[in-house]
Amino acid sequence: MSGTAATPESADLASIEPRRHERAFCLARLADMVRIRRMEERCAQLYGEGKIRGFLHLYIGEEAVAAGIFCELKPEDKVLATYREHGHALLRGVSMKAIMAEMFGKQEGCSRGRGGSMHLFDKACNFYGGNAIVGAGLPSAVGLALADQMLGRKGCVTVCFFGEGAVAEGVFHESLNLAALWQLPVLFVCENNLYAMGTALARSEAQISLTAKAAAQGLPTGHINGMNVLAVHAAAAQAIAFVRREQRPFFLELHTYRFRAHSMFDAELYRDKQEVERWKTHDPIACFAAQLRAAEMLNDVELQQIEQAAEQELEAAVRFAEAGSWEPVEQMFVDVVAGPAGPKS
Ligand SMILES: Cc1ncc(C[n+]2csc(CCOP(=O)(O)OP(=O)(O)O)c2C)c(N)n1
Ligand SMILES: [Mg+2]
Repeated sequence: MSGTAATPESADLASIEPRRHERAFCLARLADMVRIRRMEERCAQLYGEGKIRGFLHLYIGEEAVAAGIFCELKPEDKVLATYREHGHALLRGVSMKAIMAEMFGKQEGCSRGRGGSMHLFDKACNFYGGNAIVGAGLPSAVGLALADQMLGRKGCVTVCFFGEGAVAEGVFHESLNLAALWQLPVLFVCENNLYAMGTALARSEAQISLTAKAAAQGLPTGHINGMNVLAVHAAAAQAIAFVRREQRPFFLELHTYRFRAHSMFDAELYRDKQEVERWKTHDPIACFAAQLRAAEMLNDVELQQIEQAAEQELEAAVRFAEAGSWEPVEQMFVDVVAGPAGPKS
């Protein structure tokens, strides 16, 4: 690590032991992950049925990252994510109904049907998207944190999620540099799932230590197992507390893995099936459920309740999306600020 603050490396690793937590807290984190998993499994199915179209990038396998972080955020904190952001939107408080309607392209969706899967957005939840452009969330996060600083809103944190592929972008370095130079309260969360589409990190980067890259820009850093929700939580709680207290940035890398293809169009020729199967033995949901059972903090009835609650929420969300409406064609140019003749006067 660099810097002088307490960091995730110094997090009390005993806190990954479930019994160190309230039972309700552990069950809530399990429920968070189950809600994301079931929603996305249904999205994949609906995609196959042609109800959801366009791009669809699933977070399946990576749920512990979001589940370990969002429970530490306050309503006034701001969040930005990538095109793999369905779970982030859900845990930030965007309703499953509004997410599903957006997936369908219906105007009842959180982006009024104009964004789709990659552009979930909800100002009321301080969820600033979903972004299709690799790395594009980072400068926006810096801008939001700069606004907080200039307006004297002390104690706010802006959390910016991005994949390890973003470190190849110049804007990654520019954003980290400015955040460190101007002492901005941004938590940069790198979800390192080993691949950027089909490109493994070592095929595109000479320096594969992402924390070394962040440290080079003057940020304190930490890294942790992103498949274990309590480990993520332990690291995130310290990192968020640091950013909130010190009002300066922190870089946190989570080691994780996506179980599904990059998107719905990906033959996965860059990794072998055994590798995927190996990672599945670290499934964050199954492993956490097993851990809780071993600690006698979860029984069959409770697990069933969590599953049923997710299923009911999902059924209601799909019904809501099905019943939604398409935006009338007359509204095509509403919110379009520039036309062929330039900006509207
Ligand atoms: C600026 C830019 N370049 C290229 C792309 C095409 N692209 C889409 S996803 C992706 C891979 C990003 O990988 P990573 O950041 O690791 O995120 P992951 O998909 O693994 O979550 C690329 C290169 C893009 N969307 N934006
Ligand atoms: Mg990646």
